[in-house]
Amino acid sequence: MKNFRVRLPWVVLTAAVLVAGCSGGTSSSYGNSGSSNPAPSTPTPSPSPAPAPTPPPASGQPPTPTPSGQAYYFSDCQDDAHPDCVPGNNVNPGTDPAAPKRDLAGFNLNGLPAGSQVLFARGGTWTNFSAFVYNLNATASEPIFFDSYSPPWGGSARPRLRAGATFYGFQFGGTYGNTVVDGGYVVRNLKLEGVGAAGSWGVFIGSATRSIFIEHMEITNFAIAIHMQNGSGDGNRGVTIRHNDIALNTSMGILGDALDLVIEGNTFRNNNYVTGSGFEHAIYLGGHGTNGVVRGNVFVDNSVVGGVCTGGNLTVHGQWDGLLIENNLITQAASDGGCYGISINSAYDTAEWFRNLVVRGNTIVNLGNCSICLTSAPGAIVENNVIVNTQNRYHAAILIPDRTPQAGDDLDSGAIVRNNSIYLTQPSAGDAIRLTAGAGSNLQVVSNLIYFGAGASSTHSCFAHPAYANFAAFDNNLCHHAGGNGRWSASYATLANAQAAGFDIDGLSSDPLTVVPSNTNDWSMALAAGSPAIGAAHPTLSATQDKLSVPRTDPDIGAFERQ
Ligand SMILES: [Ca+2]
Ligand SMILES: [Ca+2]
Ligand SMILES: [Ca+2]
Repeated sequence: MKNFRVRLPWVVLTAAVLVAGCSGGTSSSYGNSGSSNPAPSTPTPSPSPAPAPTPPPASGQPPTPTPSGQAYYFSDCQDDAHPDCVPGNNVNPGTDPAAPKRDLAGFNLNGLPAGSQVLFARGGTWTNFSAFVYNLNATASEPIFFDSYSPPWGGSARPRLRAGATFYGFQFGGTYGNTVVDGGYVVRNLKLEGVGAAGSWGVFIGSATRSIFIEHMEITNFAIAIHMQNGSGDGNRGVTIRHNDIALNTSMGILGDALDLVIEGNTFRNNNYVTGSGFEHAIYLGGHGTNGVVRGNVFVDNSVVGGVCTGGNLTVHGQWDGLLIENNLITQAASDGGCYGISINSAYDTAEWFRNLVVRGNTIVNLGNCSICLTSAPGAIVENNVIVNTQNRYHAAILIPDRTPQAGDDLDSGAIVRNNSIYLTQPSAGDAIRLTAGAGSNLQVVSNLIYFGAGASSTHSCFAHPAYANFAAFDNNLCHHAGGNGRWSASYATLANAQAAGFDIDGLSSDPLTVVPSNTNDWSMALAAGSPAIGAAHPTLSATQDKLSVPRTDPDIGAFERQ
């Protein structure tokens, strides 16, 4: 009954997740009153904020250690293994690829010396696979490796490890609540496949576990592909998850937390496809973490049921300090309100914050209520993102705050929203950049490019904003309505009205002449020759590089610097 005992905490965690309220937030009822503009007030002199350079990456990309120890070979030929598959025999020592062992039965994984390699034959298939890995010999520089090898009979496909009745494929680091530091571990080049069981996990990382690399895996048909528990005290540190294909897991792709977490270059496809629950997401970071990176991942059709996304994509709650979310691509064909893009919001009863947060260079297409939705993220930098929405629905491309913080949660202030390019063809309502009173003070909104299509209804605005005094800078934005309707902001009908109140003195309202973003041009909103946005961005407060990492000279409005 060991497994049953281990599973209980997951029930507790799930309960915590379910009260989190991930899918709260902006209703779809927002609209402009259409009332007359307030009388222009004397503009408050804008302070001169110091330029905030684009921060360097929050974390390096740790190299994967090189194998140094004894290799053990395994070959099994269940189910749909390669037709020429030759099974091994567990009486073999397993140190010769020509005479492998068959499976892990009787093999003492946790007695292996540091640096040992456990290698599975390409083209082979195992059933009822599970590996409990808690090896106190392993070190960060000499981890235990789980990898593939090319067998003499010619198999080439990733070794297929089909999980059985146990709830995990790999469990690293001890059982739930373990406090003994162990690791490192490397698991790569394998196909890890569940049987669709509720509560099943492809990889579980218990607490106090270090230096874990999960690379070039395919992880599919579990409830959760990768589940981490940072725990209290000495948590998980150094978890690198990169270049994996995480698809068709019934609940989530990644759930949990770690210190020094890197999630990079993965593809998340069609996870949370059974219920599309608003509490389940392709990536759900909860708990607490420092120095996290979510970079260059592709999210396709997650949380979709019946062709419509109803749940989350990349969601963060809890306490995070130093989180960099950059160059990710999130696309949906169609979304309802509960389908969030990058949602970083307080949502628990406990104190929450998202400090030193950077959200940059992401591309987000056809999400629901909001594409980038932040709460309790003081000083957040949101730059060089491209947000496209062609749906006829309410949408806020960038929303701060998304909800009202609760007791103990950080209050928002000091956000920098700059050089984003936003393309909304037919919203029924909404604002491209929506900052409400809860966004606080000392805000910067500069050099953003906003294009509303001719099909937009009249109840949309480029901005919603608190009083001008709340801004350290609000200037050099471009707000264009191709259909001639809509408003500059909820407060001011036109750019001229806004300028009379001090906003966007160097702003523009003419056609930015961008490329029309589509999936065939990687959702580019590059500037065409003659664009009024060229050289019209804020000279000192713009992002220092553009979305493609081109240094800005005589900065251009939007995410793309004209070459
Ligand atoms: Ca541990
Ligand atoms: Ca809270
Ligand atoms: Ca330029």
